[in-house]
Amino acid sequence: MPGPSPAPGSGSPGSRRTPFLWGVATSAFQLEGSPHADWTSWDEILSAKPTVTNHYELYREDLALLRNLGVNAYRFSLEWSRIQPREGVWDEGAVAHYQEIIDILRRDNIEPMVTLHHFTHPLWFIKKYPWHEDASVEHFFRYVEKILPALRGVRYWITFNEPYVLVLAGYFEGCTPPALKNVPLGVRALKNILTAHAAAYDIIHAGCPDAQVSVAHNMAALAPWKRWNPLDKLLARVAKYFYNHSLLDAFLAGSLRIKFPFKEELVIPVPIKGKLDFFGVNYYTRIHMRFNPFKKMGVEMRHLDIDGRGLTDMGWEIHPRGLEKVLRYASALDVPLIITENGIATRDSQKKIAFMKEHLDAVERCRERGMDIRGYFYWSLIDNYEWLQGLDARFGLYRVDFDTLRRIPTNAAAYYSYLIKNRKF
Ligand code: IFM
Repeated sequence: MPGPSPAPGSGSPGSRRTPFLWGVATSAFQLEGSPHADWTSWDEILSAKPTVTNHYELYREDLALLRNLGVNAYRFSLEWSRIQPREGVWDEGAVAHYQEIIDILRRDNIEPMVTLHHFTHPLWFIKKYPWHEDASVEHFFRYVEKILPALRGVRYWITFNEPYVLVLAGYFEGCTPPALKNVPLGVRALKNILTAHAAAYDIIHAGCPDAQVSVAHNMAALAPWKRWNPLDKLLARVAKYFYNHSLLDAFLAGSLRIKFPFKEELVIPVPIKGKLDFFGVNYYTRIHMRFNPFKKMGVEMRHLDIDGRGLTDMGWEIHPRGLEKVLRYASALDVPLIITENGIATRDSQKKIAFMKEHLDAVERCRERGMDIRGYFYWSLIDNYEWLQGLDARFGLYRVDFDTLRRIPTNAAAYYSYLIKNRKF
């Protein structure tokens, strides 16, 4: 099978000599939508249809923004539902489109990091083979098998973006497809998703032995609402283990340990031991856990503005120290770490600048302590569709005027360029 070709002019991807990856991250659906995605057509739960930035047509213009910023890396995703709109039907035009993006990035000396799965699915897949069905793994496998030999020039791969968020939203909250509030099915779905990661890892490495493959794991600082309350403390401890650590342990031990308070621990074998070349960390915020018997499973989650930095437009606490914590947890894996997402929803550029600065200060402190951190990707390049909040969450370094679709640089874009040039990592 023809494999991804190496990047021109750089050392081996895992080597210390690889320059620090200064990037921005996006996902296909959030920028370009898709007529064939579950998120577009799942009428049962999603009333508001996403409006997006028309990136599928304007991609050349958007890739030019990367050059303006001066980043040397770009994380983006493939929209599976465009590539395989119906079961057994492949759209070669969609594959060629993504290849053109990769070629432009390579021409501009920007390292592509490609996410194979970023929350959305073809509608046929989620209706017939949702993740709790074992057949899901084989269908994902076929998609990866199709895409791998077709795309040239990619070394960094993310198989799944935020597998835990995918499962919690789809099977616990039930607010995204397949909209099942069913915890046991969610556990099966998680097992299948991790099995699919392992399959994708093997396919990628068969074609390109020095590929760098990971998931992007959403990690959060988790604390008790009231430090003196033993139930809040227990909940925070359980949440911290499940949300942050259980995936790390599964990569180390090859089994997933799931423990609900007052229930027996589940130990589920998953074939992912060691199937990781670096580890992608998505970090945004701290969450306070409160035991509340009137909430589902007694869990209430809140954001408190404890440090006085204010909350983001999505009501999230700004807590840069949390990034240090989660990087410390992730360093137990003993592979290089890359911050695959970190960003803030705000219309206030000064707040965005302070957020970036303080989080990069945290990265610097971690590197000084010897942690092997190889990259930072700001979320996101341009404003885009935020899953449950729509277009109000302004994460972009470039503001998008959704009436005209104009991209307008914010001061945070200039600041990020300045950091890239001047901050020596
Ligand atoms: O927009 C999302 C992204 O798709 C996954 N990580 C978190 C971001 C902000 O909510």
